[in-house]
Amino acid sequence: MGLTLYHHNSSVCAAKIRVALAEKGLPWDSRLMRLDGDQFDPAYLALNPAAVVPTLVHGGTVVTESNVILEYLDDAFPENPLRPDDPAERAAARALMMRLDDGSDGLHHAASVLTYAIAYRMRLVEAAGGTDPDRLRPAIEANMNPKSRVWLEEVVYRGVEAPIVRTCLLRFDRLLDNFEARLTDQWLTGPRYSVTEAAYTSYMVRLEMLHLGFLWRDRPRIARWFDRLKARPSFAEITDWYTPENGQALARYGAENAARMEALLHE
Ligand SMILES: N[C@@H](CCC(=O)N[C@@H](CS)C(=O)NCC(=O)O)C(=O)O
Repeated sequence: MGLTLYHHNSSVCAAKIRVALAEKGLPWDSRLMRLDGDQFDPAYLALNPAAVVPTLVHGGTVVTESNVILEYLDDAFPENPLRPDDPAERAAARALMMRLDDGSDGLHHAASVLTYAIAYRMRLVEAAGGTDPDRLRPAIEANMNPKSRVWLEEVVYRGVEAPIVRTCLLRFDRLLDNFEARLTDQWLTGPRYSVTEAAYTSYMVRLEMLHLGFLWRDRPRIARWFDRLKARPSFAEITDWYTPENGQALARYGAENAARMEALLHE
C-alpha cells in the first residue's frame, strides 16, 4: 500500500510532511496542487473538505491536517519513530505542534500573515498597478480564498504597517524564546530529532527566506540547531520544492522590508 501526498511547492504545512517522510525513509507519490482553484475541484474536496493541503492517502485511508498526518505516519510506520518515547517529552512535542494549529492565534496563521505582508501582497499590488484599495479589491477577490480574505485584506492594503504584522512577529519572537530555553539538549523535545523538528523546520526556513533571521541573532542555541537541521538530507524536501519565482519574491521583498521588520520588533 503506497503513500500519496497532495501538497504544494511552497506550503509550509505540506513541507512538514515531506520532511517527516524523508526522516522516516518512506517512499511516496507526489500529487502537486497549484492552489489556484484546483483545491476546489470536487474530487479534491472529497478528500479534503477544507480545500487545503496537505492530504495523505494510504491505501483506503485519507488523512488531513498536517499534525494528524505526522502522528498517523508514526503509528502506521513505527520504524524510525519521530515522537519522543518519554511521556513528558511526547506531551511537550504535542503542545508545541498545537501552537502551529491554533486558528487565528496560531503560528501557522502568523507565518501566512508575515509572508503576505512582506512578499506575496506585491503580486496583487503589481496586478492592480498600485496600492489604492479600490484597485486592489478586485485583485484580492479574484486571487484569494474567501476564508483568507477575511484576515488578509488589511495586510494586502497596508503591508508591514498593518497592526496584525507586529502581533504575528511577536508571536514568533515568543516561540523562539521558548526554543532557546529548550535547546539545552540537542533537540527541542528530547535527546533525538523528533516530530517537533519535522513540524517547525519549514517555518524556520520561511522566516529566514523573509530575512527575519534577526529573530535568532542573539539566540545562539537556535542558530546552531538550525544549522544542524540544514545539514540533514530531509532539509532539501523544503528548499528543493520552492519555485524560483516564489523564492525570489520572498528574498527580494524580505530584504526590502528587513530593517522595518526589525524596528517593529522593538517598538
Ligand atoms: N491546519 C491545516 C492548515 C492547512 C493550510 O492552511 N494549508 C494551506 C497551505 S500551508 C493551504 O492549503 N492553503 C490554500 C488556500 O487557503 O486556498 C493543516 O495543518 O493541515
